[in-house]
Amino acid sequence: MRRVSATPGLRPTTTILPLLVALLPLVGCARPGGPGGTAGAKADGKPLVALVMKSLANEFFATMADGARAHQAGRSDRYELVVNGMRNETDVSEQVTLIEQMVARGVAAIVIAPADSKAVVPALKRAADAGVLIVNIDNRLDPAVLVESELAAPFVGPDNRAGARLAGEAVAARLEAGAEVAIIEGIVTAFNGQQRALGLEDAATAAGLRIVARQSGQWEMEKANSIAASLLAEHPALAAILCANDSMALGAAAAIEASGRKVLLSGFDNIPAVAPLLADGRLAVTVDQHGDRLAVAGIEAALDILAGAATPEDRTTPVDLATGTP
Ligand code: ALL
Repeated sequence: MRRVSATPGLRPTTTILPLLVALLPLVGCARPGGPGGTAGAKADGKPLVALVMKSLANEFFATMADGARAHQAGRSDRYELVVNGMRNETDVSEQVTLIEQMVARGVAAIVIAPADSKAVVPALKRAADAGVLIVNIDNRLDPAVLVESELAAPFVGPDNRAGARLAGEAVAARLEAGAEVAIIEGIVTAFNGQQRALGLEDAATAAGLRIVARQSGQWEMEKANSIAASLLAEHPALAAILCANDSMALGAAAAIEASGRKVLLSGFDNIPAVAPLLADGRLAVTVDQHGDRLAVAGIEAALDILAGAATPEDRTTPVDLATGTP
Protein backbone atom coordinates (compact mmCIF):
# COMPACT_ATOMS: atom_id res chain seq x y z
CA MET A 1 0.00 0.00 0.00
CA ARG A 2 1.50 3.35 -1.05
CA ARG A 3 1.35 6.16 1.46
CA VAL A 4 1.82 9.90 1.06
CA SER A 5 1.94 11.91 4.25
CA ALA A 6 0.24 15.25 4.81
CA THR A 7 1.70 15.59 8.28
CA PRO A 8 5.18 14.52 9.30
CA GLY A 9 4.01 12.94 12.55
CA LEU A 10 2.67 13.72 15.96
CA ARG A 11 3.60 17.24 16.90
CA PRO A 12 2.26 19.92 19.19
CA THR A 13 0.62 22.92 17.55
CA THR A 14 0.22 26.29 19.08
CA THR A 15 -2.86 27.56 17.23
CA ILE A 16 -5.16 27.72 20.22
CA LEU A 17 -2.56 27.62 22.95
CA PRO A 18 -2.85 31.31 23.83
CA LEU A 19 -6.61 30.85 24.05
CA LEU A 20 -6.28 27.84 26.34
CA VAL A 21 -3.80 29.60 28.56
CA ALA A 22 -6.17 32.57 28.79
CA LEU A 23 -9.08 30.28 29.66
CA LEU A 24 -7.40 28.13 32.26
CA PRO A 25 -7.89 30.55 35.15
CA LEU A 26 -11.56 30.91 34.16
CA VAL A 27 -12.24 27.19 34.26
CA GLY A 28 -10.40 26.78 37.52
CA CYS A 29 -7.96 24.18 36.23
CA ALA A 30 -10.27 21.40 35.11
CA ARG A 31 -8.55 18.44 36.66
CA PRO A 32 -9.06 16.23 39.67
CA GLY A 33 -8.58 18.13 42.84
CA GLY A 34 -8.96 21.45 41.01
CA PRO A 35 -11.34 24.06 42.34
CA GLY A 36 -14.90 22.82 42.23
CA GLY A 37 -13.66 19.40 41.18
CA THR A 38 -14.97 16.16 42.63
CA ALA A 39 -13.65 13.65 40.11
CA GLY A 40 -10.19 12.28 40.54
CA ALA A 41 -7.74 9.51 41.05
CA LYS A 42 -9.05 6.28 42.48
CA ALA A 43 -7.99 5.00 45.86
CA ASP A 44 -5.09 3.06 44.29
CA GLY A 45 -3.83 6.32 42.75
CA LYS A 46 -4.58 5.35 39.14
CA PRO A 47 -6.77 7.76 37.18
CA LEU A 48 -9.85 6.42 35.41
CA VAL A 49 -9.94 7.72 31.83
CA ALA A 50 -13.13 7.61 29.74
CA LEU A 51 -12.94 7.32 25.98
CA VAL A 52 -16.22 8.61 24.53
CA MET A 53 -16.58 7.93 20.82
CA LYS A 54 -19.25 8.18 18.13
CA SER A 55 -21.00 5.35 16.29
CA LEU A 56 -19.67 1.91 17.14
CA ALA A 57 -21.32 0.71 13.92
CA ASN A 58 -18.46 2.48 12.13
CA GLU A 59 -15.35 0.29 11.95
CA PHE A 60 -13.22 3.39 12.43
CA PHE A 61 -14.32 3.60 16.05
CA ALA A 62 -13.93 -0.14 16.64
CA THR A 63 -10.31 0.27 15.52
CA MET A 64 -9.96 3.28 17.79
CA ALA A 65 -11.36 1.34 20.77
CA ASP A 66 -9.01 -1.60 20.10
CA GLY A 67 -6.02 0.74 20.02
CA ALA A 68 -7.04 2.35 23.30
CA ARG A 69 -7.62 -1.00 25.02
CA ALA A 70 -4.25 -2.34 23.85
CA HIS A 71 -2.55 0.82 25.13
CA GLN A 72 -4.19 0.49 28.54
CA ALA A 73 -3.40 -3.23 28.75
CA GLY A 74 0.29 -2.39 28.40
CA ARG A 75 0.06 0.31 31.09
CA SER A 76 -2.44 -1.10 33.56
CA ASP A 77 -0.28 0.16 36.42
CA ARG A 78 -0.69 3.72 35.13
CA TYR A 79 -4.41 4.16 34.45
CA GLU A 80 -7.79 2.53 34.05
CA LEU A 81 -9.95 2.88 30.98
CA VAL A 82 -13.66 2.87 30.24
CA VAL A 83 -14.70 2.82 26.58
CA ASN A 84 -18.06 4.13 25.30
CA GLY A 85 -19.74 4.72 21.96
CA MET A 86 -23.06 5.61 20.41
CA ARG A 87 -25.47 3.50 18.40
CA ASN A 88 -25.85 5.87 15.47
CA GLU A 89 -24.00 8.83 13.98
CA THR A 90 -26.70 11.46 14.48
CA ASP A 91 -27.94 10.84 18.04
CA VAL A 92 -26.05 13.61 19.80
CA SER A 93 -28.25 13.30 22.91
CA GLU A 94 -26.92 9.78 23.42
CA GLN A 95 -23.39 11.18 23.57
CA VAL A 96 -24.50 13.84 26.07
CA THR A 97 -25.93 11.05 28.25
CA LEU A 98 -22.60 9.19 28.02
CA ILE A 99 -20.73 12.31 29.17
CA GLU A 100 -23.08 12.65 32.15
CA GLN A 101 -22.68 8.97 33.02
CA MET A 102 -18.89 9.29 32.96
CA VAL A 103 -19.00 12.27 35.33
CA ALA A 104 -21.29 10.31 37.68
CA ARG A 105 -18.79 7.46 37.56
CA GLY A 106 -16.06 9.78 38.80
CA VAL A 107 -13.65 9.66 35.85
CA ALA A 108 -10.56 11.86 35.99
CA ALA A 109 -10.59 12.62 32.25
CA ILE A 110 -12.92 12.36 29.27
CA VAL A 111 -11.21 11.86 25.90
CA ILE A 112 -13.97 12.60 23.42
CA ALA A 113 -14.60 12.39 19.67
CA PRO A 114 -17.59 14.76 19.55
CA ALA A 115 -20.55 13.82 17.37
CA ASP A 116 -21.26 17.51 16.90
CA SER A 117 -18.78 20.36 17.29
CA LYS A 118 -21.20 22.61 19.19
CA ALA A 119 -24.05 20.61 20.73
CA VAL A 120 -21.99 18.63 23.25
CA VAL A 121 -20.07 21.63 24.62
CA PRO A 122 -22.54 22.47 27.46
CA ALA A 123 -22.36 18.87 28.78
CA LEU A 124 -18.56 18.96 28.58
CA LYS A 125 -18.50 22.28 30.41
CA ARG A 126 -20.57 20.74 33.21
CA ALA A 127 -18.09 17.86 33.33
CA ALA A 128 -15.13 20.26 33.51
CA ASP A 129 -16.87 22.19 36.29
CA ALA A 130 -17.15 18.89 38.17
CA GLY A 131 -13.34 18.58 37.93
CA VAL A 132 -13.04 16.31 34.88
CA LEU A 133 -10.23 17.02 32.40
CA ILE A 134 -11.57 17.23 28.83
CA VAL A 135 -9.39 16.23 25.88
CA ASN A 136 -10.97 16.64 22.44
CA ILE A 137 -9.91 14.12 19.78
CA ASP A 138 -10.77 13.48 16.13
CA ASN A 139 -13.40 16.17 15.51
CA ARG A 140 -12.52 19.63 16.80
CA LEU A 141 -14.98 21.42 19.06
CA ASP A 142 -16.04 24.82 17.77
CA PRO A 143 -13.42 27.34 19.02
CA ALA A 144 -15.96 30.20 19.34
CA VAL A 145 -18.38 28.05 21.36
CA LEU A 146 -15.50 26.94 23.60
CA VAL A 147 -14.62 30.58 24.31
CA GLU A 148 -18.29 31.50 24.96
CA SER A 149 -18.63 28.52 27.29
CA GLU A 150 -15.31 29.19 29.01
CA LEU A 151 -14.28 25.61 28.39
CA ALA A 152 -10.64 24.68 27.76
CA ALA A 153 -10.21 21.44 25.84
CA PRO A 154 -7.00 20.75 23.90
CA PHE A 155 -7.52 19.18 20.47
CA VAL A 156 -5.61 16.05 19.49
CA GLY A 157 -6.29 15.02 15.92
CA PRO A 158 -5.40 15.35 12.26
CA ASP A 159 -5.50 18.21 9.77
CA ASN A 160 -8.61 17.00 7.99
CA ARG A 161 -8.44 19.59 5.24
CA ALA A 162 -4.90 18.57 4.30
CA GLY A 163 -5.84 14.87 4.44
CA ALA A 164 -8.88 15.29 2.22
CA ARG A 165 -6.89 17.37 -0.20
CA LEU A 166 -4.46 14.48 -0.63
CA ALA A 167 -7.34 12.21 -1.63
CA GLY A 168 -8.82 14.83 -3.98
CA GLU A 169 -5.46 15.39 -5.65
CA ALA A 170 -4.91 11.67 -6.18
CA VAL A 171 -8.27 11.39 -7.95
CA ALA A 172 -7.74 14.63 -9.90
CA ALA A 173 -4.42 13.30 -11.20
CA ARG A 174 -6.43 10.67 -13.09
CA LEU A 175 -8.90 13.12 -14.65
CA GLU A 176 -8.85 15.82 -17.33
CA ALA A 177 -9.60 19.45 -16.42
CA GLY A 178 -13.34 20.07 -16.74
CA ALA A 179 -14.31 16.56 -15.60
CA GLU A 180 -17.44 16.39 -13.42
CA VAL A 181 -17.07 15.39 -9.77
CA ALA A 182 -19.45 15.21 -6.81
CA ILE A 183 -18.70 15.47 -3.09
CA ILE A 184 -20.56 13.43 -0.47
CA GLU A 185 -19.77 15.13 2.80
CA GLY A 186 -20.23 14.13 6.44
CA ILE A 187 -22.46 15.73 9.06
CA VAL A 188 -22.35 19.41 8.18
CA THR A 189 -22.14 20.61 11.79
CA ALA A 190 -19.02 18.52 12.44
CA PHE A 191 -15.84 20.55 12.02
CA ASN A 192 -13.89 17.65 10.56
CA GLY A 193 -16.68 17.09 8.03
CA GLN A 194 -16.51 20.74 7.00
CA GLN A 195 -12.73 20.62 6.73
CA ARG A 196 -12.78 17.50 4.58
CA ALA A 197 -15.32 19.04 2.19
CA LEU A 198 -13.04 22.08 1.91
CA GLY A 199 -9.97 19.92 1.29
CA LEU A 200 -11.76 18.01 -1.47
CA GLU A 201 -12.90 21.30 -3.00
CA ASP A 202 -9.36 22.71 -2.80
CA ALA A 203 -8.05 19.79 -4.84
CA ALA A 204 -10.90 19.84 -7.37
CA THR A 205 -10.63 23.58 -7.91
CA ALA A 206 -6.84 23.48 -8.27
CA ALA A 207 -7.18 20.79 -10.96
CA GLY A 208 -9.95 22.65 -12.83
CA LEU A 209 -12.57 19.96 -12.14
CA ARG A 210 -16.29 20.85 -12.14
CA ILE A 211 -18.01 20.17 -8.83
CA VAL A 212 -21.56 19.39 -9.96
CA ALA A 213 -22.99 18.41 -6.56
CA ARG A 214 -22.20 18.53 -2.85
CA GLN A 215 -24.53 16.67 -0.51
CA SER A 216 -24.37 15.30 3.04
CA GLY A 217 -24.47 11.55 3.52
CA GLN A 218 -24.26 12.15 7.33
CA TRP A 219 -21.28 9.77 7.52
CA GLU A 220 -23.59 6.80 6.79
CA MET A 221 -23.36 4.06 4.18
CA GLU A 222 -27.08 3.79 3.35
CA LYS A 223 -27.56 7.53 2.96
CA ALA A 224 -24.50 7.80 0.74
CA ASN A 225 -25.73 4.86 -1.30
CA SER A 226 -29.00 6.55 -2.20
CA ILE A 227 -27.32 9.93 -2.79
CA ALA A 228 -24.77 8.31 -5.11
CA ALA A 229 -27.51 6.46 -7.01
CA SER A 230 -29.34 9.74 -7.67
CA LEU A 231 -26.12 11.56 -8.58
CA LEU A 232 -25.27 8.87 -11.12
CA ALA A 233 -28.76 9.11 -12.62
CA GLU A 234 -28.69 12.92 -12.76
CA HIS A 235 -25.16 13.34 -14.08
CA PRO A 236 -24.41 11.00 -16.98
CA ALA A 237 -20.89 12.47 -17.32
CA LEU A 238 -19.98 12.14 -13.64
CA ALA A 239 -16.33 11.07 -13.47
CA ALA A 240 -15.70 10.86 -9.72
CA ILE A 241 -17.40 10.77 -6.34
CA LEU A 242 -15.34 12.10 -3.43
CA CYS A 243 -16.56 10.91 -0.01
CA ALA A 244 -15.67 12.35 3.39
CA ASN A 245 -15.41 8.91 5.00
CA ASP A 246 -15.12 5.25 4.07
CA SER A 247 -18.58 4.22 5.31
CA MET A 248 -20.06 6.58 2.73
CA ALA A 249 -17.56 5.42 0.10
CA LEU A 250 -18.77 1.84 0.65
CA GLY A 251 -22.35 2.99 0.00
CA ALA A 252 -21.28 4.93 -3.09
CA ALA A 253 -19.24 1.96 -4.36
CA ALA A 254 -22.35 -0.22 -4.33
CA ALA A 255 -24.28 2.42 -6.28
CA ILE A 256 -21.48 2.75 -8.85
CA GLU A 257 -21.34 -1.02 -9.25
CA ALA A 258 -25.12 -1.19 -9.71
CA SER A 259 -24.93 1.51 -12.40
CA GLY A 260 -22.32 -0.44 -14.35
CA ARG A 261 -20.40 2.82 -14.90
CA LYS A 262 -16.70 3.60 -14.45
CA VAL A 263 -16.57 6.36 -11.83
CA LEU A 264 -13.55 7.08 -9.62
CA LEU A 265 -14.18 7.01 -5.89
CA SER A 266 -12.33 8.28 -2.82
CA GLY A 267 -12.88 7.84 0.91
CA PHE A 268 -11.33 8.73 4.25
CA ASP A 269 -10.36 6.54 7.28
CA ASN A 270 -8.80 3.43 5.69
CA ILE A 271 -11.08 1.07 7.63
CA PRO A 272 -10.44 -2.66 7.10
CA ALA A 273 -13.67 -3.02 5.08
CA VAL A 274 -12.28 -0.95 2.19
CA ALA A 275 -9.14 -3.07 1.71
CA PRO A 276 -10.68 -5.29 -1.01
CA LEU A 277 -12.07 -2.24 -2.83
CA LEU A 278 -8.68 -0.55 -2.77
CA ALA A 279 -7.06 -3.74 -4.01
CA ASP A 280 -9.32 -4.11 -7.06
CA GLY A 281 -9.69 -0.41 -7.84
CA ARG A 282 -13.34 0.11 -6.91
CA LEU A 283 -11.94 2.63 -4.44
CA ALA A 284 -9.17 4.74 -5.98
CA VAL A 285 -7.84 6.13 -2.68
CA THR A 286 -8.61 6.67 0.96
CA VAL A 287 -6.87 8.54 3.76
CA ASP A 288 -5.47 6.69 6.73
CA GLN A 289 -5.95 8.72 9.89
CA HIS A 290 -4.63 5.87 12.04
CA GLY A 291 -7.72 5.41 14.18
CA ASP A 292 -5.89 2.97 16.44
CA ARG A 293 -3.35 5.65 17.37
CA LEU A 294 -5.71 8.61 17.50
CA ALA A 295 -7.43 7.84 20.81
CA VAL A 296 -4.10 6.72 22.24
CA ALA A 297 -2.63 10.15 21.43
CA GLY A 298 -5.56 11.76 23.26
CA ILE A 299 -5.22 9.42 26.25
CA GLU A 300 -1.50 10.11 26.49
CA ALA A 301 -2.18 13.85 26.39
CA ALA A 302 -4.74 13.42 29.20
CA LEU A 303 -2.35 11.34 31.33
CA ASP A 304 0.45 13.88 30.83
CA ILE A 305 -1.81 16.76 31.84
CA LEU A 306 -3.21 14.87 34.85
CA ALA A 307 0.34 14.08 35.97
CA GLY A 308 1.31 17.74 35.59
CA ALA A 309 3.85 16.72 32.94
CA ALA A 310 2.26 18.78 30.15
CA THR A 311 0.15 21.86 29.73
CA PRO A 312 -3.04 21.55 27.66
CA GLU A 313 -2.03 22.18 24.07
CA ASP A 314 -3.14 20.93 20.68
CA ARG A 315 -1.33 17.98 19.10
CA THR A 316 -1.58 17.17 15.39
CA THR A 317 -1.78 13.49 14.45
CA PRO A 318 -0.73 12.08 11.05
CA VAL A 319 -2.84 11.48 7.95
CA ASP A 320 -1.53 9.44 5.03
CA LEU A 321 -2.89 8.67 1.60
CA ALA A 322 -3.63 4.96 1.14
CA THR A 323 -3.94 3.49 -2.36
CA GLY A 324 -4.20 -0.04 -3.66
CA THR A 325 -1.04 0.28 -5.72
CA PRO A 326 2.28 -0.75 -4.17
C1 ALL B 1 -15.32 11.20 12.18
C2 ALL B 1 -14.15 10.34 11.96
C3 ALL B 1 -14.33 9.35 10.85
C4 ALL B 1 -15.68 8.75 10.86
C5 ALL B 1 -16.77 9.72 11.16
C6 ALL B 1 -18.08 9.06 11.38
O1 ALL B 1 -15.23 11.99 13.30
O2 ALL B 1 -12.98 11.06 11.80
O3 ALL B 1 -13.91 9.81 9.61
O4 ALL B 1 -15.93 7.99 9.73
O5 ALL B 1 -16.46 10.47 12.28
O6 ALL B 1 -18.59 9.19 12.63
